Amino acid sequence: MGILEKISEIEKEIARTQKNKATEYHLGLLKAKLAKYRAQLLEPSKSPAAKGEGFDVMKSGDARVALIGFPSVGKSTFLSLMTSTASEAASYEFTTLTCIPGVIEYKGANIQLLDLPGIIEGAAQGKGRGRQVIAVARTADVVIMMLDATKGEVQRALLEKELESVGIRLNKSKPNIYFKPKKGGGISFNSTVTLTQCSEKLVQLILHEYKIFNAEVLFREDCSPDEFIDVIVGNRVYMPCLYVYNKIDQISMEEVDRLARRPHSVVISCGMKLNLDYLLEKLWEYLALTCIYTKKRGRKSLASQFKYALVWGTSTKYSPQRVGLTHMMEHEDVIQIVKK
Ligand SMILES: Nc1nc2c(ncn2[C@@H]2O[C@H](COP(=O)(O)OP(=O)(O)OP(=O)(O)O)[C@@H](O)[C@H]2O)c(=O)[nH]1
Ligand SMILES: [Mg+2]
Repeated sequence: MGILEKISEIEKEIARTQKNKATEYHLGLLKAKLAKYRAQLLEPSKSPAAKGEGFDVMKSGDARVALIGFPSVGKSTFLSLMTSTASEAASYEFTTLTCIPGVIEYKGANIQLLDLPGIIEGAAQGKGRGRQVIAVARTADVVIMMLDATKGEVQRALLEKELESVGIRLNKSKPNIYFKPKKGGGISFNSTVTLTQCSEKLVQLILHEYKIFNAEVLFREDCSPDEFIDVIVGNRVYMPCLYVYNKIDQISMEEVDRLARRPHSVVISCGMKLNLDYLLEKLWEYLALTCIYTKKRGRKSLASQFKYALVWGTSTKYSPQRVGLTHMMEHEDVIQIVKK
């Protein structure tokens, strides 16, 4: 049996197993196996043909945003609207076949926006250019999942599943679990909170599946078995994601209203240029970039000569406040650096 069949067998078994106390160990093990096979699937292919096929686009600017979506949802139309780069848009599917970068200038920052080929179900397993697209998505600071408002729900669920299966976690933070493999001493298990989804036995079973017999595990949060597996496997990407429903000119006002209220969602129409400013504002928020202004023109080797700084703005208790190197600046603060 190939890896793909094994994966599909396990997925089916998980789907038909009812979740309850009696099946929790069984399910935990299945999930550990699934994560293992998926990791194998993602290992770089050794065949020479697979080499050099990635989209090599230089990172530039202050942040990178990747446009992910099914074909013909309007990704290229969006890039052409927001940046000075033109990316061919057309009514047929798979118009875009490679990665096309553009730049959005916003609040003094250069945001690199990447238009990518459309991806389809099975992308993670190598259908279409899925793998390459996903590889680029992993390098982004924020993913815009562009959806066709007329079929947004279905598209969203399918794409989430694809990204999920390659270890991309959308709008989630890293599970707060301390995990350290050891040379000996068995498995030491502790938690600082009451656990409702994992137990010591389940954690041991999962670790054994990964042939880990000595480790220190400390749950600082009530995590699920899936989250624990994520911590063991590592290599997960925790990515902010904006769900952008395009083509709202084609659906009713009620429907627009409903979609707009969903979490992490923005509704737009590239065709009618609706709500694009709001999308930019949201994108900025998700990028969480901090612009700071220097009072005098900056000089190199500043850090080594740094004595203290005066800061004006929202990050301080009073203005100006004298701060050290560890002070966290906030957006649009002004700083004056005093050298030794
Ligand atoms: N009605 C409507 N049509 C739109 C809108 N935005 C884009 N389109 C149309 O949708 C079609 C597909 O747009 P593209 O920008 O090529 O889509 P894409 O996502 O880049 O597609 P691929 O490159 O094939 O993955 C084009 O005919 C666009 O004119 C919109 O807001 N409303
Ligand atoms: Mg396109």
